[in-house]
Amino acid sequence: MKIAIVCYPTYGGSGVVATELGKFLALRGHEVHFVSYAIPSRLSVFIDNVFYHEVEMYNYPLFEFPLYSIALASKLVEVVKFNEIDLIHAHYAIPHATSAYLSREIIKSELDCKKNIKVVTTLHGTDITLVGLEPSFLNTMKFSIEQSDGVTAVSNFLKDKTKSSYNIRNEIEVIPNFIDTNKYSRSESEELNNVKKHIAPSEEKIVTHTSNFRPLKRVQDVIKIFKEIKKKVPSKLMLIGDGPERSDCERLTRELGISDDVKFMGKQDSIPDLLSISDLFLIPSQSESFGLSALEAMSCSVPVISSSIGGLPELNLHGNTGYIAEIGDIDRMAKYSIEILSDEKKYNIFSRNARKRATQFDSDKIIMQYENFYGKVLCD
Ligand code: GMT
Repeated sequence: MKIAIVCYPTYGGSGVVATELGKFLALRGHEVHFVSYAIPSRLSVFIDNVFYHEVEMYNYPLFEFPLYSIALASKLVEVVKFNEIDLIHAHYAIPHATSAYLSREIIKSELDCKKNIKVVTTLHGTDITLVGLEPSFLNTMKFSIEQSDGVTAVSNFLKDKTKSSYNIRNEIEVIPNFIDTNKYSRSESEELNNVKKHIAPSEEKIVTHTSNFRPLKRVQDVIKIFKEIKKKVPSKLMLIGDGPERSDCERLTRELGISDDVKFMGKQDSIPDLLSISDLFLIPSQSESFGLSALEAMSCSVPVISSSIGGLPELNLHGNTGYIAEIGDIDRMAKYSIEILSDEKKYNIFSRNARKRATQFDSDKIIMQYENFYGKVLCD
């Protein structure tokens, strides 16, 4: 197949899923064309069968706001026509599903058009649960999702939420996030041992959180949970990533008098390595349609303490791969963390279960689900 993938190029989960999906599809012989405003962060090396098309933005003094949706639609028309694309896959509905719909209609309207181009939209999270619900987007979102030839959501939670909040009539297929379990597996090396010694010099446990430090990730809860853990279990907190809440989080660690025990690592590329030296992963989010970062941790055999929100309970099995608690229930999350970290036998069982659960989301399995879904949409 020849597939155009539209996504956000930055560090966010939807961009990661879209880029990894495209790379795997290319390895399986499909031709993949990424269309975005910048090169996706995970496309840094040359890969056969993968192409990148940048959306050029035109500015005119009359336009107070950049007209990205229109520029993207025009770029898609060009990419589809000149590369004989079969299917456009839009990741994150706003505005990608709308631009994809517009481009399909433009192509259809052309007199010499013989091609029946299809649009698949994958819903990822806040495109449905937050941004799409804004009155300025709601009607267009509902219309664009309903006009897609195929719609997927990354969890049952997100599917149900889309159906109920937008009264969507079409079928929504649940295709969860996936993980390369070979790349994300617990590894040991002298180099990693040195990193571990640097972070936890007295062989303390390492509690980890990775995110883009947006308010909905509740990183301040992570810090407060850690403060409680530290009272009972010698430990260090490793915070990976960066974003708007980072300064406030650094201030909080100073106020709580634990700044020496918290390492702010900033953005990191070697996530599997850092997860390999981690003992516990915290994800107390306020909203999470799937929780790709928790899956990454689980694939590296790290048990997870999460909130009970969104798609997290579909991934993190309570009392099996970790524990779940209500949003903001810092005491309970700390209690669960202490329980896992101080019982070696229990820890080993949870760690094995986490890895086993992650293998159910292995990329080989999930990429095939996408391929089958494309096949179904193209046949309709
Ligand atoms: O929805 C967002 O806030 C952005 C999106 C992203 O681009 O990071 O994240 C969502 O998509 C990920 C990949 O499917 C999921 O793993 C995240 O749970 C989801 N985030 C939220 O629902 C907050």
